[in-house]
Amino acid sequence: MSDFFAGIGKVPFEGPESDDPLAYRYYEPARVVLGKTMEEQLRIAVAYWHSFAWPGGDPFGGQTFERPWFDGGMEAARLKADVAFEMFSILGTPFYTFHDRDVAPEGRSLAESSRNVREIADIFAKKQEETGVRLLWGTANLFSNRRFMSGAATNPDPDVFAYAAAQVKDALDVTHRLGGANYVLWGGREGYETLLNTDMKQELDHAGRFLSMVVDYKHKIGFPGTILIEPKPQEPTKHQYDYDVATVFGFLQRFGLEKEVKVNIEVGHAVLAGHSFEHEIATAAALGIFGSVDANRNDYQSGWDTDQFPNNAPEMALAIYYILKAGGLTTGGFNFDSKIRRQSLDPQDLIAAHVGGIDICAKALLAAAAMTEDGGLAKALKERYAGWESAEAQAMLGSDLETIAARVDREGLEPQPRSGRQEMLENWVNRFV
Ligand code: XLS
Ligand code: NI
Ligand code: NI
Repeated sequence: MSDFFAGIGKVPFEGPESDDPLAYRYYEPARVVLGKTMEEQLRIAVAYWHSFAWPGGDPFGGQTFERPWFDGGMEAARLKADVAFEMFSILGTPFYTFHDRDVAPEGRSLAESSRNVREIADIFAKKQEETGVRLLWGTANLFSNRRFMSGAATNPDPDVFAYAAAQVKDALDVTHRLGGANYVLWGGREGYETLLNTDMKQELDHAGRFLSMVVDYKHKIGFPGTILIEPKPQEPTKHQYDYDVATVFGFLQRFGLEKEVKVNIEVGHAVLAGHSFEHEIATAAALGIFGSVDANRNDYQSGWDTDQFPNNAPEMALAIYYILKAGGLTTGGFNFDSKIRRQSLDPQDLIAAHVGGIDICAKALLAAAAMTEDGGLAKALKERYAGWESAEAQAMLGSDLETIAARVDREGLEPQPRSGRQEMLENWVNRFV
């Protein structure tokens, strides 16, 4: 046991009336909601990078957090692993996620870096065994080191492509070994700053080949998890290739990978792309590529990916409603890709942030489940499309323009507009959130 969280015990469930900032008011892991426990419905994960690796910097200032593992060696990495699993136990969260470079220091060569990661993975394997905590997904950091400044798979230098491929191979190996439920690729610098120095067609072709190789390797090693792409429209590059869910789907289809790869949808990235979170979820569900989510929120004014903890139950309820409608999570989960503000210095802040964010998800799940059970929204939707249930309407879909035109003429069709009832539906939602 480290003493980092000294004085902080396991977070209890105390119910909505509790005023203890370090107690759950809604998250009751064993409570059954729509046939599954809350824990199974939400599959909550803590993100290693924000909670344990991020130093609290912003564009105008550096580190604000003082953590005893920040000196960066392997000894520090072991301490960091201890503290991380202590926090998972305090929170009672079932999953975690990491980048290779979050968990162990980068060495003088890729071989040394990967050895460092494997050494920490040995510790993770033991701690997973002891605590029952599981790996939701692993990923490779292909964006921090300066070698990746012009991209990884889309870098103009083939040696960088090679380095990235080798790094992903190692990260996938480690994820597989730790029983990861998914493997994520976020194209951190797969995009461009200016077209003047960019051959977009070539870069997109390379990205497609790269992803195909990842999928081939997954099958070769028998990794049973899901490969996920995490869309984001910009930041760090001006134009990211994985703009949003629809863009990623088109990309996957072009390379024949739409049955192999799904998406990890992040709230803040959806907002940056000019969408709502539920829009991205519903798009992925409609296209058959919904995988997992990164739970957080952006500041709505700043135009940045601020990765704040979720704090809006009504918004989250709609998102969860569409996740439930899509059949719920399978290999995916709610990964807290969220970080505390740089003035939130204390260990308690880290715990309170997660407690609050998890409670928002739990409260939203209860609201979404009540909406689902009530069935009013589904009924209104069915009625709106009821005309399509007739045999005649269905037959039209297999018909052709000339036959349809002849029918319109014969029957003198004169469609009458009907109300979309938006305000009534919004009011209906507000009964549950
Ligand atoms: C950054 C991304 C990143 C991915 C994992 O904006 O959200 O944190 O989730 O590489
Ligand atoms: Ni993310
Ligand atoms: Ni993000």
